Amino acid sequence: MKVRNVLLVNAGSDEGIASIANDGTFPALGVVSLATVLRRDHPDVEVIAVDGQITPMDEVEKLIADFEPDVLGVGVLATSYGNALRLAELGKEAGAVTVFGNDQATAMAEQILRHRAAVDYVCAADVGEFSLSALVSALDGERPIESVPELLYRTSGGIAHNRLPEIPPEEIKGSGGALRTMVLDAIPVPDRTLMPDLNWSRYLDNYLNRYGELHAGEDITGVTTMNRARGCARVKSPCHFCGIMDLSLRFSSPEIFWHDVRAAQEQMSASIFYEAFDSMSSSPRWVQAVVEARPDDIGEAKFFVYTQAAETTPRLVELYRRLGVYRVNMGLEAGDTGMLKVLKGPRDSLENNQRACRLFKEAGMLIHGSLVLGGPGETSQSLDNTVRFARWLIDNEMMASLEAQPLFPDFGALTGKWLMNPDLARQVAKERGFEILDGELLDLMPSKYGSTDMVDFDEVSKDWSKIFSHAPWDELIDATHTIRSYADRSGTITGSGRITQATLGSA
Ligand code: B12
Ligand code: SF4
Repeated sequence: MKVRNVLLVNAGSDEGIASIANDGTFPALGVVSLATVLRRDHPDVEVIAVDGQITPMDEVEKLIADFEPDVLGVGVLATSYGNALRLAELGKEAGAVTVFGNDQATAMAEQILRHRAAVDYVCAADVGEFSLSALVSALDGERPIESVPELLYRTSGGIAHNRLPEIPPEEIKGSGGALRTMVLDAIPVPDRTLMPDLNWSRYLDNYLNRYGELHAGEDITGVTTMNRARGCARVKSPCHFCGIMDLSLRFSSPEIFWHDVRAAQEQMSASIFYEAFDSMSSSPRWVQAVVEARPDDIGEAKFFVYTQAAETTPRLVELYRRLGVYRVNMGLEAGDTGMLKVLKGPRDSLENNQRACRLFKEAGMLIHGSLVLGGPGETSQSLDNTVRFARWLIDNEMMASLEAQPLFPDFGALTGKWLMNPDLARQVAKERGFEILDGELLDLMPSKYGSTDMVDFDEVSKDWSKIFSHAPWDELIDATHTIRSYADRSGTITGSGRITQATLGSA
């Protein structure tokens, strides 16, 4: 076949999923970046990228019917799997080759291909641009399918997985040394015009409706996501609930960082930038290099960045100020030192959380925080400490937004790995001093969740809490409500991830 047109859709959350504080306010950049590389490598191919999170499903369905894509690529998260499958089926009806990508597709690739005939391929790459472009070349008959990096597909001999470097070595400029760390320069600056204007204006409207009050007197003209660094210093010993696929530290050069900013300013008047670097505090050296390379004529650009309490120092806060950071995303996780040490590691404590929050408050930077309830060994007492910490944060007017939710053991995270491997769970429990409270249920987990592609995440979280948390599920939900209603009453934006509204109840 010769591929003429490609439709890329970030699937929107399935019906009934609770909303996080930032849902719909920042763009799904993945599909835009994929579209950019496709346009560069295949200039004759028409490409459209849309975000189903802010585009009603019937509009996306109509687009598939009208555009009749030769290839339909869908970005799939845990909470959008139902919609993603519906899109794949419609794509098939319209004659498209279908390919899934993004975190959930990667984590569940084999199960998806085993159960869903409507899905032809799954791309398991963290950096998916080169894989998708290679897939289009393969469909055009220009290269063997076996050469497409990180692609999974059915063959007569079972499911194949092409374990090849996701960024082809020839795309990486320079050789070895410091230049290797600039590996993300291989990803071109996204052409944000490949996403419809209506998507961009919806993000801006949603952002201003939710966060406009933070910007009294400012002219907010556009919001965008950008991603010029990935990874986290905890790569070898990640937080137990962290489901990010690849935590190795990778960067773009400071020059490309600012090219990206300038392009977004020019293309859609961006003035707010959500840099999705998983942990900006992990590399103050890179932040300093970016600050030093800031072009004099770049104008005002405000950044929202991920930071860790344990890595937050006065020097880092000063670098953030010089960069233009106005808000930080800090996974505070708990207000109990014991739980923080279990969930994150020895450097984390309530004191450290409070210290970091004070530093940001003094610097006039607001915080987006989230709290994870029901970690291993959680008790009513530790839960109370977390609720008290939430009140402290709000009373001290530190928060732009505060989320709370029961722990979801992402299957890519350590917590999910323990759930799916009872022997490992028992070994870790012994080493780290927490109890397995329901061994029989634990032993059922691999057969209950191991082969299905349809994971009921409310059920998984409940099972997790029965096995690992002394505080029962109802108490976790009560604590979620207490935190969220306290936030609501004080005008702090709140939300909960990875849970349905029905299970959460009205918070
Ligand atoms: C920015 C961000 C957001 C933004 C933007 C939304 C979005 N969809 O991108 C906001 C704040 C709105 C958001 C919302 C949510 N998010 Co969010 N978010 C992120 C974050 C921090 C960065 C994503 C990003 O922009 N990366 C940069 C771009 C360039 O890369 P990318 O999106 O990963 O895409 C690349 C690859 O995944 C792949 N790829 C992606 N799609 C496709 C499709 C095809 C066809 C192919 C071939 C490849 C491919 O190639 C892309 C280019 O390299 C990630 C954490 C992380 N580090 O990934 C979490 C993350 C993706 N979010 C997550 C979650 C849970 C959510 C919510 C579901 C929360 C909720 N309501 O419960 C919603 C989902 C809304 C939705 N359906 O889009 C989880 C997903 C876990 C999972 N297994 O599903 C993550 C991984 C964080 C985490 N560890 O918990 N999020
Ligand atoms: S949750 Fe954040 S701090 Fe923890 S390992 Fe993941 S990226 Fe790093």
